[in-house]
Amino acid sequence: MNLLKKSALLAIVFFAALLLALPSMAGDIEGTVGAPKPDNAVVYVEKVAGTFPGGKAKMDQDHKMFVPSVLPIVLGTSVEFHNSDSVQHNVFAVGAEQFNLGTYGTGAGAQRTFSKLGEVDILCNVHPEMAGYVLVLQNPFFAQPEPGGKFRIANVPAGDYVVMAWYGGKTKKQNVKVPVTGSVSISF
Ligand SMILES: [Cu+2]
Repeated sequence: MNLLKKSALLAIVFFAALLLALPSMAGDIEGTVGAPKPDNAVVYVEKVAGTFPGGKAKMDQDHKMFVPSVLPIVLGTSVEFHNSDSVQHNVFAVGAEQFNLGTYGTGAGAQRTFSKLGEVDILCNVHPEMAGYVLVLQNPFFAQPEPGGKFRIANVPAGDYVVMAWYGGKTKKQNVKVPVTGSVSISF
């Protein structure tokens, strides 16, 4: 390797290290949700600048329950519904989106891509007692609290936001200023 190539390489390494060392200008939103079953809540930032790609998620039907019963996803996410029981299940939805994925047996399922923001109630017309929720969100800055109620949404770009706490079909909101570093604390 000649001297020119060596210095070019050194320069690249130097600038890469500089980029990594730059502050991320992002903070955490942490706090607690006070509710009988806080792990069934979802705390999320209502809107963050930019667009965020959807991914893949899964909701099982197991022991005549939707598992997980609360599924927060980013807009555009494809959710696989799957029947792990020995009886037939159906999936139909009301709310931000209405659809019916039909009825299917053990080991089978259906897929649905969610393209509207909001709450979608997931139901089964074979078992009226079954109920689940898909919460379609604009961005991935959300958290599901621990059973004790604590939550943390990490690395939110610094700025002013509306933070929502969803629980059992109802939402509460708070205005939050996320610092450039460290965290801001809120409770619902
Ligand atoms: Cu069912």
